[in-house]
Amino acid sequence: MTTPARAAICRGNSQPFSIEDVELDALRPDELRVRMVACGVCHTDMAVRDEQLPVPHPVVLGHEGAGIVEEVGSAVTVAKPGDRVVMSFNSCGSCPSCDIDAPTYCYNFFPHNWSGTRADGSPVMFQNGETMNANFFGQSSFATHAIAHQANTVKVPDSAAAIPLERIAPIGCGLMTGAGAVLRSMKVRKGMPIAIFGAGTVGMAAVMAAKIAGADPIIAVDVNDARLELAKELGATHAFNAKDDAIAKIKELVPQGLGYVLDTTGINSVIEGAWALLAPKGICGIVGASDPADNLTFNEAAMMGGGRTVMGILGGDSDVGPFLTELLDYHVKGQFPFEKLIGYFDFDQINEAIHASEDGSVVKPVLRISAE
Ligand code: CXF
Ligand code: ZN
Repeated sequence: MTTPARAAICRGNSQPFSIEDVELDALRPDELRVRMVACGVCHTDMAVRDEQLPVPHPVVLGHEGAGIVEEVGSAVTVAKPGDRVVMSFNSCGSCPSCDIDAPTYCYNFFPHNWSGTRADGSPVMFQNGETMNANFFGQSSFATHAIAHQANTVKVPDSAAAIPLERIAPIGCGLMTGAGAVLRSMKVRKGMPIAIFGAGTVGMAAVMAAKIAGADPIIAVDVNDARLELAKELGATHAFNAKDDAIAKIKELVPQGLGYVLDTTGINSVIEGAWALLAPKGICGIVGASDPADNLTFNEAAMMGGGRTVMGILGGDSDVGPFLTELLDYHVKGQFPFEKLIGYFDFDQINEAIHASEDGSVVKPVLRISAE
């Protein structure tokens, strides 16, 4: 039996999202149906809208959902009806990456997240009896209800019972990516200097995580002075405007070089400039989405001779359940105050929320979909 829902349909480049009636498929054993309370808006949603990623259209996007479980399949153990949950990306659970708890690098990432259907090709959503592309990141949370999976659903721990779901929603993507890049991928050491390029959701999460790790100094670089001010509030010890010779200022501040640089911009010249700031054994983490045609140039002798690393990072090497629970714990303790990034919009203002993300006026727009 199908379940009726309302979902924001994306029909491609430059067309506004439109909220329409759809039906969700009956649950498979490893699936949950979640009533959505809120969903964050991420740049990846826009990249798919603009056909920069190979997700079929029309499609229901949204991959930072949080809500209440309505029904679970027979094999679900992660949550039960009535539980508060947050969703992240999906993975197969049985490939060489999933075997080592590195599901962001799942060998079967595409069919589980971007194919528009379940990994076996069956549809999770219909409109007027026709298949609607959905199951985006194993959720499609720009909707009143979504089908999620055992692998991408996390029960909100009781210790976070007082934190509203509309705040928790975005934790499963950009926040996890920035924080994970620092804490899990690069494993930033206490007392070591770090520079973070780009002060969006990912960069701001990295700043907060660098403070948790005890990095020093923590240098934020961006072109937007308001964002740099916010980065300082969140833990940056220094903030430099990229238009104002930030590289020279970093060299002056840390002449021996940086232990870590993290690029969230995906801009070649920024990455190459950041790389050149590394001290021996330094790590240059790359998390920014770039033009697929781009190639980077690094000096081989500097890389080998200094034991320097260039590290590609996806999703902050998150293992989903344990890491999101750890981040919520930091939030409860006031060490991960990501609420300062959020601006709220009603579900039917989804196009305004996307606009606010694109014009930079809101770091992390979150849609309010239903009352908790
Ligand atoms: C994702 C990419 C795959 C792992 C989790 C985060 N980014 C989404 O915007
Ligand atoms: Zn995202």
